[in-house]
Amino acid sequence: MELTRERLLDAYRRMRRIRAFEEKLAELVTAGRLAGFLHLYAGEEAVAVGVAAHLGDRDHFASTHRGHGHCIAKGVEVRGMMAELFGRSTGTCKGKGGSMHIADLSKGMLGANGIVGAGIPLAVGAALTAKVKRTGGVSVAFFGDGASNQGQFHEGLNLAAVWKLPALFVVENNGYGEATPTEFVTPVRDIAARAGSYGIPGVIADGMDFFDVFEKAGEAIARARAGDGPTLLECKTYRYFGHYVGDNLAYRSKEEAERWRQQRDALEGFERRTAGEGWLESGALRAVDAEVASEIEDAVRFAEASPFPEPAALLQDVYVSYEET
Ligand SMILES: Cc1ncc(C[n+]2csc(CCOP(=O)(O)OP(=O)(O)O)c2C)c(N)n1
Ligand SMILES: [Mg+2]
Repeated sequence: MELTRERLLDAYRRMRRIRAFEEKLAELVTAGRLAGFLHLYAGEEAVAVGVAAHLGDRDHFASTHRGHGHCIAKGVEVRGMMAELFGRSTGTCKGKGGSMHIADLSKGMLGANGIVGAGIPLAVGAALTAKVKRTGGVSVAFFGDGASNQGQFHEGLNLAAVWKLPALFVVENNGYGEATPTEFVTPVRDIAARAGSYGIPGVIADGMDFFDVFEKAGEAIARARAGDGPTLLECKTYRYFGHYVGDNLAYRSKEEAERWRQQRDALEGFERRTAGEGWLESGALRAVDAEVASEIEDAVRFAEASPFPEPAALLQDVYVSYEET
């Protein structure tokens, strides 16, 4: 797919929207205006957006506990997401899901997921549906390095490989699972190497570089759409905040985090590249920054002004209602 000016601006807008959304959440929680256990995606923007840039609403994402970035990349509205986080009836899931259960099937977002690794079988199921119904859709599972040690990872890759499903497995290797360094629990340096066990390609991308993720995800998605089966794409990345907002970060050094921010930041790298190539001028990017900042402020105002769900709504929109039991 050609990266036109319009597509580049769209990618930048999605990355900036994720960054601004996450920074606003950190501020709101710290100020005591928002409660809950929030896992922020800031730092990893290039992964979700580099993949999403190839996809449309017929394609699916299955996400993780660190899911806001995947939702925004897939086009879920930030007003609804913010209201969801505030537990309001105007939220994406009417205020009953919260941070770890944001789903929007109209955008192909199967949901964030509080169970580590559980997005993988959901994405495999969606890929099987796409194959059987010949929708032409591709299904993407995002998950962490920690999740790649879960059973669902191995079962999901195996099934998708033998059935040649139109799936893409994106492992976001951010160097930690909670406070545990990846090398402490994972014997291979590159998780992509595990693809060999399932006879599928294993590819490594720089998860801080939109263009690298875009290119490698594009090849994998083209393979999947052509009926040639799944790919495991490992994106090496870093989360700027802790495991959750409030994490004391005692297990990693400030210098390490600073190094990633200063030398590898996805948004700055994107700007350097697009300016260097003469693709986008900084004025256009600053205009996006300003638009996104007011969009996020608007989302907070909208959320705080929205009502909580009525108690009667408690039994609505659940799979098995009280009356049916
Ligand atoms: C099945 C399961 N086990 C444990 C947990 C607790 N837990 C939540 S996040 C997490 C670490 C996940 O690490 P990783 O997959 O690398 O994702 P990251 O947080 O780094 O994005 C753990 C152990 C859980 N939610 N689900
Ligand atoms: Mg991790």
